[in-house]
Amino acid sequence: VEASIPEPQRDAWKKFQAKPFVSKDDFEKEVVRHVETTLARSMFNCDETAAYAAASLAFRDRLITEWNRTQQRQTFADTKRVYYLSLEFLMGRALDNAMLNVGLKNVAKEGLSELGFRIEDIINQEHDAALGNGGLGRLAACFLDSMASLNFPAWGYGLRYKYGIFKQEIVDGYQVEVPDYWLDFNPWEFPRHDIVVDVQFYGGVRKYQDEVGKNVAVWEGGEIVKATAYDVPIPGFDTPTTNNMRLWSSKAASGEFDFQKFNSGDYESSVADQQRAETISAVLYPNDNLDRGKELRLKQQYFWVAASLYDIVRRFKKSKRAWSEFPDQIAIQLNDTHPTLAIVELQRILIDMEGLDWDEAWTIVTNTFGYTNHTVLPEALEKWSVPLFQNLLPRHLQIIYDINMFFLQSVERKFPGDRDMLARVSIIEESQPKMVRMAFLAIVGSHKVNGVAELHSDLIKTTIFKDFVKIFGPDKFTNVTNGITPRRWLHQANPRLSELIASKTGGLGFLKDLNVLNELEKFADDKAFKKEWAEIKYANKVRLAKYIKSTTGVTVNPAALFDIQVKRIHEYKRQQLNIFGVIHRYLTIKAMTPEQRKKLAPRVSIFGGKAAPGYWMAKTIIHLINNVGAVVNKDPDVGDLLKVIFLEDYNVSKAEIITPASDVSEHISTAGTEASGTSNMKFVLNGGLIIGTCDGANIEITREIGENNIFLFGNLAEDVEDLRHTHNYGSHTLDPDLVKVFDLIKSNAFGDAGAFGALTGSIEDHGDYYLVSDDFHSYIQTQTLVDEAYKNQEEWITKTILSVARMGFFSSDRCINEYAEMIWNVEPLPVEKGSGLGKEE
Ligand code: GL7
Repeated sequence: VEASIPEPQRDAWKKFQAKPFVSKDDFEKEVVRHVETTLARSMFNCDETAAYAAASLAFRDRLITEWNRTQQRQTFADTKRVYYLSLEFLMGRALDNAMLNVGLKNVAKEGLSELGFRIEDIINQEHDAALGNGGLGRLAACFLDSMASLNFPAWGYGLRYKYGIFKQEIVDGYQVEVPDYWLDFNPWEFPRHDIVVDVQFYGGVRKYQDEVGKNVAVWEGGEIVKATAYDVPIPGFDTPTTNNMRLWSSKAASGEFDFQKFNSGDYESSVADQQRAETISAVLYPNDNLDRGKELRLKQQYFWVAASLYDIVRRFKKSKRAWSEFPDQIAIQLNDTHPTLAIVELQRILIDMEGLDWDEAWTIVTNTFGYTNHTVLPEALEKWSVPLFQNLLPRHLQIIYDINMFFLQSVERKFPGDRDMLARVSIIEESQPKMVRMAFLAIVGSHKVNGVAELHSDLIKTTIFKDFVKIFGPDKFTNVTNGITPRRWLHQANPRLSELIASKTGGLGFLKDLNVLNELEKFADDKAFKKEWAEIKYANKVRLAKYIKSTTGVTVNPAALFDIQVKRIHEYKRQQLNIFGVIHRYLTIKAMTPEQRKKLAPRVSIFGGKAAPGYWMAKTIIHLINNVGAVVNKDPDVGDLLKVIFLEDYNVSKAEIITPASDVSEHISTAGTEASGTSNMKFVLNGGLIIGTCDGANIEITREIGENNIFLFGNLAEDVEDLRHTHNYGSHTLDPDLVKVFDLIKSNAFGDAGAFGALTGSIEDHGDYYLVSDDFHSYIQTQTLVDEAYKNQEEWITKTILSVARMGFFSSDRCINEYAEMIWNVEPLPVEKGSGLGKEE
C-alpha cells in the first residue's frame, strides 16, 4: 500500500516534524510532559520509577526521531546493508548509554537535579535487557554500538524473549533460578503492529512438474505462527546515526484465540493454542557453550530466521533490482550456527517462491552469508536430529539434502575415492538417528568463516574444520579478533578514568579511535598522573566494597588486592582452579606465624557468574565457593588477609561496577578451550592486570601490552591432548598441594564433603579433563608472583598505565571495520554531525 504523503502536503509535515531536545530546559519540559500525560502522574506523585520512565521516554523520543532520519537516509542512499543475526543480544541498560552516546548526560543530570532527582538513582531504576547468556550475546551488543557509531547501515535481528536469562539467587550457598520478567515496563521498544510475518511449521511437501517440465515443490499444511516486530533504536556515539535492532515476538495466527473452538465450547484448547504459539519467543535458553537439541529451540531458530529473511527480502524487492544484485546490497552475518537455517530459507525463497534455478540461487546465497564460529567445544556444536527436522521443517530438510548432495559431489571430484573424507564432511551425520551438522551447513553456505581470536581461528582450521580448509582452500577461513565498545566499558563504567584520559589526550576522541590511548605511555612514570590514576582505582574499589557490604554483609578492605573472576560458571573456565587456589591460600595463612602474616598482601577473592540450571557440576562449584567464603570470612586467624565473596546475579549492569574495581582478574581456562573471552579486555582497559592462561585473546592481549604486564601460567594448547592421554592411559598423580586442598575439603571443613565428591572426583578419578592438577602448581606460583608484584605499588601502577595505553586494538570498532572490509564489503554512510538534528536533508 502506498502510504507516503502527497507532495503538496509535505510542507506541513516538515514544518511540524519532531525536533529532538538539546537544552536542559527542553529536556525538563519533556520529562514533566511525560510524567503528567504519558504516565498520568504529577509532582505530588512522582517517585524514582516514574522519573526513570519519563526521562527514558524523553530520550526514546529523541532516539526515534534520529532513527527515522537514519532509516530514510539509508534507504535513499541505497547502499549495501549489514544484517547481524543473533539469537542473543545482551544489551544491559539503555538510558545511561543513550545519554552518553548522544552527548546529553550532563544536560540530563542537571535537568533531573532541578526536578528533584539524582541521576545515579534514576539510572539504577532500569531493569537490564538480558537477552543473552554471556560473551556471545554481549559481543553482539558491542557490535551494534560500533556499527552505529561508525555509521554503518546495519540492523540486528533477534528474538524478543519475554524472559531473559534467569535471575540468580544464592540460598544457603546454592544457586536458585528466578524468572526474569523484564517487559513490565520497557520504554526502549517500539511495537510494530503493522509489521507481522506468517511463519509456517510442520505440514508436508507436494512435488510436481509444471507445464514447462520444471520441478516444483510446495510446502503446505501444518500451522502458522505470527511474528510481530519490535524495534529498539541503537544510537551511535557522537553521530546522528541511529540503527535498528528488530526483535520478533510470536503470537497465534488466529488472533486472540480460535473462535471456532471457542464457539463450540472448547474454550480451554483455544487458549492453549494461543499459549503454545506464544511459547516460541517466551524464554531464552540459559545454556552457555552447550547444545541440548530441544525441539522448541529449533522452532525459535526457524521462527526468527524466517521472519527476518522475509523482512530483508521484502525490503530488497522494493528496490526492484535483479536477484543477482542481492549480495551487492545485503550482507548477512550468522552469529554462531544458531541462524544457519537462514541459508536454507533464502535458498527456499529463491527457488520455491521466486522461481530461480538452483545454481543461480545458490550463488546468491553463498555470496550473502558469513559465518562466525565462537567455540570448539564439541558439546556446543549444534546438531539437529533428522526425524525432528523432517517433522518440523520438511521442505528445509529436502533442501539440506540437496545442498549436501551437490557439496559431496564437488568433494568427490576434488578427492576422488576418498570415502572417509565424504563421511567426515557430510552435512548429514550417519548416526542413529541421523543428525544435521549445523556448522558444516554454515560453512558450505557462506563465503567466509571466521574465528574470534587468532589461536581460536588457527584451531578451527587445524581441528574441527580441517577438511573444509582442504576442500575450499585457506582463504575462506579468516580471523577477526573480538573487541569491546569503549563507550560502555570505559566511558560509562569508569567515568573518572575516562575524564582523566580525556584531560591528557585532548578530549573524548579516544572513544572513537581507541589507539589514541597510546598517548598515555608518556605518563607511565609521571608522579602526579600516577597518583590520580591510583586514586581513581581506589575509589572504584570503595564503590565495589560498598556494594559487597550492602549485598553480602561482608566488610572488605578496599586497600586489599581485589582478585576477580566473573563469567559464566563452567568447568572449562576453571572457577574450580581458582577456589582450590583460595583454599590453598587459606591453608598457607593458617600455617603462618603472625610475623609472616604481616608480610602477606591482603586479598579479596571475588567470584560471580551463573550456572546453567541443568549443569550440576557448575552448581557444585558455586556451592563450594560460598561455603569456603562462609568459613574463611569469619576465621579470626585470617582477618583481612583473605576474604571470599560470591556476588549474586552477575549481569551487565553489575559488570559496570565490578570491572573498574579489579587489581587482578582471572581468565584461566584450559588452553585451547576459551575461543576469545572479552571480559579480559574490559578489565585491562580499566586498569587491572590479568592472571591467565595462554588461551583465546589473552595471547593477543599479551602481544599488545607486553609480557611484563600480564601473569601467564599453565600448559599450552598444543600439549593438552597429550596430557589428557596420559591421564587416561598413563599414570596420573595429583599435584601434592592440590591433594592437601582435597584433604581439607574431605575433612568436612566446608560442610558435608559428600556435596563436593563429584567435583574432586572428576579430577582424581575421571581423567581431570580440564587439567586442573596439571596447572595447579604453576597457578599457585604465579599467584605468589602477583602478591610480590602488588607490594611494589609504583611499578604496579606503571604496568596498568602502560597496559591501558596499549589496548587500542581491542575496540569493537576495529573489529567491525575488519568485518566490513574482509567479509561484508560494505562502506559506512557518513553523515554530517548535526545534519539530522532537526535540519532538512
Ligand atoms: C563464546 C566463547 O566462549 C567466548 O570465548 C567468546 O569470547 C564469545 C564471543 O566470541 O563466544 N562462544 C560461545 O558459545 N559463547 C561464548 O561466550 C556462549
